[in-house]
Order: sequence, then C-alpha cells, then structure tokens
Amino acid sequence: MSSYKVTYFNITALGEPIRFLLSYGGQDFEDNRITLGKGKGGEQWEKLKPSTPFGQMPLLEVDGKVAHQHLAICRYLGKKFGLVGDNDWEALQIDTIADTVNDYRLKLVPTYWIDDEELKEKNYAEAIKTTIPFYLERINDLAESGYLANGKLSWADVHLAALLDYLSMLTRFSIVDKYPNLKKVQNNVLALPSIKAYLAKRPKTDF
Ligand SMILES: N[C@@H](CCC(=O)N[C@@H](CS)C(=O)NCC(=O)O)C(=O)O
Repeated sequence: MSSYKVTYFNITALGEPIRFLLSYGGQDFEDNRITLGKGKGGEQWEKLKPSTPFGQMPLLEVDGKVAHQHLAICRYLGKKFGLVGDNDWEALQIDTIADTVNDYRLKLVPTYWIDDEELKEKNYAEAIKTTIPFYLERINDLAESGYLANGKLSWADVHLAALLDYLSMLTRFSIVDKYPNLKKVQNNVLALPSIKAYLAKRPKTDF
C-alpha cells in the first residue's frame, strides 16, 4: 500500500481538494500543515520553499516521490479512485469544469490576496458586477443534476465541494445559499461517509 503526504498551508483552499480525494479513496495520509504567516507565506514556508519543485504548494508525496499542481494531483487521485468518467469524452467534461472552477478562483485573487486595500476594493467592485455572476450562473446551470459533469459523481464535484468555503470567502457571500445547484453538489459530496469522517476530524481553521 502506498504512503501519502499532503503538504500545504494550514487552511482549506488548494490543499483541501487533495485531502478530500484521499479521504474519499479511504487512504490514510500525513496531513503536513504549514503555518500561514501574516501576509504571504511565513517563516516555516520560507524555509521549505526552496526545496519544493516550483516554490509553491500544495504538494503530494506518494511513496516519497513529490508532485505539485493541485489540479493535476486531483486528476491523478480521481483516476485512482474511479472518478474520471467512463470514457475520454466524460473525462474531458470533468477536466473542463474543474479548470473553469479554477479560472474563477484565479480571477478573484486580485480581490483578496493583494496588499493595496483601495485596489482590492476596486477589483471586488468590478468582480461583483462581472466575473462573479458570469461564472457562478454558468457553473450553477451545469450542475442541475447535482453533479458538475456527466450527471454522476466525479473528482470535479469533490474538488468544488472542498473549495466552496474558500470560494465563498473570496466571493464575499455564501455561494451555496445563492446557487441551489451548487448546494446540491456540496450536499452530494458532504453526504459521502468517507468525507463526513474526514470533516469530523479535520483541524478548525479560519478558512
Ligand atoms: N498552479 C498551482 C498554484 C499553487 C499556488 O498558488 N500556491 C500558493 C498557495 S495557494 C503558494 O504556494 N503560495 C506561496 C508562495 O508562492 O510562496 C496549483 O494549482 O497548485
């Protein structure tokens, strides 16, 4: 049996989909949480950063071999645990929506992860009129079945459900309260016994 270690800041964000997927697959893993400093990084991270492949986290170690890029890792775990659809077209639908959710996250970075308060608010004022409704309405429309792709559970659902708290923080309102199909996706994932068990034991963090 392989050994797994997840290294990420002590927050949900990009590490959480990996933690969710390992839990879904029933894999024990070392949950290596790096203290997030004020602003970006922190002392512990600055020491670790030069030894990582591209100076960023999350990282997944499998039997001592290191991988980075959270979407690639999620797809790898999705494949291992039977969450990549039944054919190449289904796999493409899953990749497409997971990439789109990630695009949404990236577009909100300048509304939160910058120091200039005035610019941050200006960026948010723009996003709330454009990016936020544009993406969330379309993603919600795709999830009528309660699943993001192919009408059945995939790693894209697990990825989104794990990210939702973080995305709601960036969005500045509860996404699932406003978008009922995304609530259905969340409910479908959080109802899985393996995810319930992980949530019961995960450390409490601000986000
Ligand atoms: N494309 C990468 C982005 C990773 C990323 O942005 N990591 C951030 C935390 S969310 C990070 O490591 N920040 C610390 C740094 O860059 O020093 C992925 O999807 O995994």
